[in-house]
Parts: sequence; structure tokens; C-alpha cells
Amino acid sequence: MTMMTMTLDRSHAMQSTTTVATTNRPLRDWVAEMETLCKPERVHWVDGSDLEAAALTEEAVKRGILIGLNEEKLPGCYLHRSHPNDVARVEKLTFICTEDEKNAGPTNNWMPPAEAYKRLGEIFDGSMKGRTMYVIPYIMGPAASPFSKVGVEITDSIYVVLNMRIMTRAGNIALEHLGNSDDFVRGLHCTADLNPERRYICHFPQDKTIWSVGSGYGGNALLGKKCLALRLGSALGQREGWLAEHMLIVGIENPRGEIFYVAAAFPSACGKTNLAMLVPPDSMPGWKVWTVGDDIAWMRVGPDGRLWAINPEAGFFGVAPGTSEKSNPNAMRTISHDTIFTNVLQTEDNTVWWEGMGPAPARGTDWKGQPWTPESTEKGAQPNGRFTVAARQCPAISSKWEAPEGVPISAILFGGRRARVAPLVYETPDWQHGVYVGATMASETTAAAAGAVGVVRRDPMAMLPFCGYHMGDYFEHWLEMGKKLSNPPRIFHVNWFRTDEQGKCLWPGFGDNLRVLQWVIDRCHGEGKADETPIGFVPTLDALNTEGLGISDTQLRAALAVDRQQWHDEVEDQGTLFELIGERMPQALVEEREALRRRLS
Ligand code: OXD
Ligand code: MN
Repeated sequence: MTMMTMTLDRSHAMQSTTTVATTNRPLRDWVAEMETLCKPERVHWVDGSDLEAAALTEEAVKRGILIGLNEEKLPGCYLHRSHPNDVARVEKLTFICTEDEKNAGPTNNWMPPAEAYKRLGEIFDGSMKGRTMYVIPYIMGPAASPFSKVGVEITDSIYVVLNMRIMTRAGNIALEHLGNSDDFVRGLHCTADLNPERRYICHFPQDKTIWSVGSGYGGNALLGKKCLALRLGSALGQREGWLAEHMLIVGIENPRGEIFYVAAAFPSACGKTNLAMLVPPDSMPGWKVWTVGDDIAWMRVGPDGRLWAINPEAGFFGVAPGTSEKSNPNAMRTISHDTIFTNVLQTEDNTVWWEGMGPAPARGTDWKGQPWTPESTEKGAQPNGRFTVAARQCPAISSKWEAPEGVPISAILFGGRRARVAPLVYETPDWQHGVYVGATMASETTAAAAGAVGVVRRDPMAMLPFCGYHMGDYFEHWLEMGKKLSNPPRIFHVNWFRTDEQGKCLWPGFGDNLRVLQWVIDRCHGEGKADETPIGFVPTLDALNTEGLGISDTQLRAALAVDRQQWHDEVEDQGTLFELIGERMPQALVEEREALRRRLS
């Protein structure tokens, strides 16, 4: 590839030369077009080098975008405080812009593409005046994988650049991967004035384009993650015959040294990162857990008829509050250096703290930059405060996490945060019923999205905010995928969050969730005792490994109970989802629901 310095036609630009490591004409034309629209003062093509990272970080510190943290205690770490109105994904301002509204489906906001381009185009027009426009070429997926996809994000945010460099394989490596092809996702992002009235995240699946304006928050602004890897990814997956899922991927190694890979879909902020990095309890010697991914899985049918998954991301953008030595010791190790923290508390010795990490410091500076003490009514960290860190820093990272072919999935888990109804774990009898269970998944809402927290909502396969096309067609696609799998993963449902009458969790969770995974793996081998119930196979009391756990039979029984009345109500409640999806709800799922209703009566 030839390195060249080109001069673009920019009458508005003050500094008009930039080093571009590509001869890719469609890419250069598109960047020139976006430059004409946004009118930046200068253009910086991100090359991905360490030198560049150092220079950008220095500039971010100078401009107050990043605060350098204690070099001894947290080497290479920085703190960022976002605008207080810009702390989570905004689902009501997220749009799927298909020509035909029907194809966006009833669970997405829709805007006609022409209107979206016009409305956002007016906001983008001149939005980068006096600023630098960064061009970030990036790969989602391991560089050597045939399943990876290239995106290019244009942004005015140095914070976005620094995060994208961690979350994706960014820079010249992506240009090399792309070559002269025009097959790349075009992402335009501008923080503009951060006005929530002028905030939009628009997806154009037919153009492989994403336009996002008015927010610097990760899920809205790091366009490789939710926008490309899930919303456009799911739509591409339907066209091309694969699945883009909101799932962690984890390898479970038993004491015999055999490794089984599990993918699990839980809604945002329901513990995917914790499960992906689980540390086995002391009472399970010989067991090991290997992290492949904590948020997104791209899955295909392999030549062997199994489902194979890659993690398209290169980093973790995890929720900080609640992360601790107890809930996720591996995450604590991972983020002990070279990490960007967003919206957490800054301590007096210039380290970080958040609710749920451990004892609070006597005083500090809260996420909004205000003085804070444990007596403050405000939280020290924003509940959706985050850490951004390279996956390779995780002490449990799997040796296969960048395998070009991915890892073979033995089991899929669906799960939510449910105080009632759903037992700790159950296995579905087959793929079709598993799809029905995934489709009707429900969970209590969390702080990862703007809006009320703690309300039960249906979140099919944890994809409600991320499915880039009609949800009914998505269910159909899942059913079709099942038909292509001669050796499909088994499908389970888990719920770590069931409580007793007093609201106390019945199951200890965290590392002890490995006990549930042990049963899951047993079942994949035709082992693991289970009772057949109307909803599926539930472990018998003695089937779960409770060695060293100290849980009473009564408590375990309550965690595993299937209450017919509650399930009857649950099945009735699913009616709202079935009506919403309407005529595109696959008949097979209608029948699964009817059959369950019959089994319960
Ligand atoms: C995330 C989310 O950031 O799901 O992963 O919101
Ligand atoms: Mn997520």
C-alpha cells in the first residue's frame, strides 16, 4: 500500500493537508463529502500507533477532557466526566431508517431515510467548525477473521477516538484489511452542542450508514459497538445468514481440561461482564473460566453443523458501579492500568471509587465534579459510570479470543433480572422452544438506558434496543438458523436475581454461578439430573453442585420453584408482545406459547 499525502478540496479549511494511508477511492470520496458537510478546521486520520495515542491523550488532558489519575496506583489511567445530561443510551432518540416503516418493525423508532438525512444533515452542517475531524478506520472482529467487518467512524470527539482505539482494532490495520473495497460501514458522529433536543442516533441498513449527533456517551457515540455490531450487524446477519447477538462468550474448563463455550444474552447492566470474567469458588478446584467476550457475539453455522462465535470487540466498556473484588475480581485486575474511567468518583489520592466497590472514601469529587462525602445525597459515581479497557488486559482472557474461526458454542443462556417467576435455571427441550423462551425474555430495567429503573419489560433475547430490523423477522431468522444446525447448542434460561418475600436474593450469584454452568455443561452431555416441568427441565435439588456453598434445601427449592399460577400469569402477560409483533410473529412461536399454556393448565 502506498502512503500518500493528499490535499483535499477544502476552501473552508485552514489547514488542508493530512496523511492518508489509503488509496481507497470510495473511502476518500466519502470522507471528503463529510468534510464538506461538517467543515472542520483540520482532518486527522487515526493510524492506531502508540505515538498517536500518547499525543491524543496529552491533548485531551490539556483540554480538560481527561484527567490523569495517580500514576503509581493506576498507571496509564484517566478519568472523563461527561455532560450530566449525556450518561446513557437514549432509546427514544434511536432510529432505524428503512425505506419501508414495516421493516423497522414495531419495536424500533422509525424515520424515513430522506427525512433523517435532511434533519441530521442540517445539524451536521458546519458542526465541526474550528474543530478537528477524526477519521477512525476500524475492524469489528479479529483482523485475521473472514467474519470481521470494517467500519469507518468520523467524529469530532477525542474521547470517542481514544475509546474506539480500545474497543476496536483501529487505524492502519483496518485500512489494510479494507484494501480498495467499498464494503465498509460509514459512521458519522458529532457531539455538536450536546443538546438533548438535537440528539439522534440513526441507522440506515440499506446504506450501511450510521449518523449519530448530540451525544458523546459510549453506546450512542462508539459506533462500532451497538450501532454497527448489533443494529446494522443483526440486519446484515439476516441477509447473509448469521446472527449478531447481545451476548457474552465464555469458555468453561472442567477439571479434566475440557473446555466448553457458552454464550449468554442478558439485558444491559445485568452481569454479562461478571459472568464473562467469573472466578471459580475455592470449593470448585480444577475449574477454570476463560473470557472470550462480555457483550456481543457474532455467530455462524460452521462446517461441522455447530454454532461458532466470535467477539467483534477488542475491549470492554463495562459498568463500573457494583464492580468489586467480590463481584468481579478479574475486572478489578483488568482495570488496574491503562483504563479510561467515565463518570466515577475521584478520590483525594487521585484514584477512583464507585458505589459497590467497597468502603467509601471519607471525601472525594463526584462524577459531576462536585465535592462529595458519604453523607452526600448525590451518588459519588453515576449509576451507569463506565470503564473502557483492552480485552487483552483481562487475566482470564481466552487463548481463543482472537481465533479467526471463533469458538464452538455448546450452550446458549437467556436471562434477566427477575425478582419472581423465573427459576435459577431451566433447560428448554429444543431449539424452537428455546427461541420462544429467548423471544419472551423479560427483565427489570437498569441505568444503562435513560428512563425509569426497575420496571419489568420484555426484552427479547436482550435485543429490544439493538435489533436493527423487524423483531418478528428476527425471531423467524433464529428459527431458520436452527434448521441449519445439525448439532445446535442447547438453550437454557437463568435468573440470578430471584428473591424471597423480604426481597433478599435466593442465590448467592457471582462466582457461584459456575455451579449452574456446571449443570448446564452436564446437560449438554446427556448428564445432570432434572425434573421435567411445564416450562422445561429444572435441576433436581441434588443435581447442582452445592459443595461448600452453605445454602439450605429450602432456599434452593425456592430458587428453583416453578409456580404454576405465576407462570400462567406470565404466559398471559406475553400477549402484549405477541400483539405488538402482530402478523410477523412466527406461527411456531404462537404454537409454543399455546402448548405451554396447555401444559400449565
Ligand atoms: C452496553 C449496553 O453498554 O448494553 O453494553 O448498554
Ligand atoms: Mn450491552
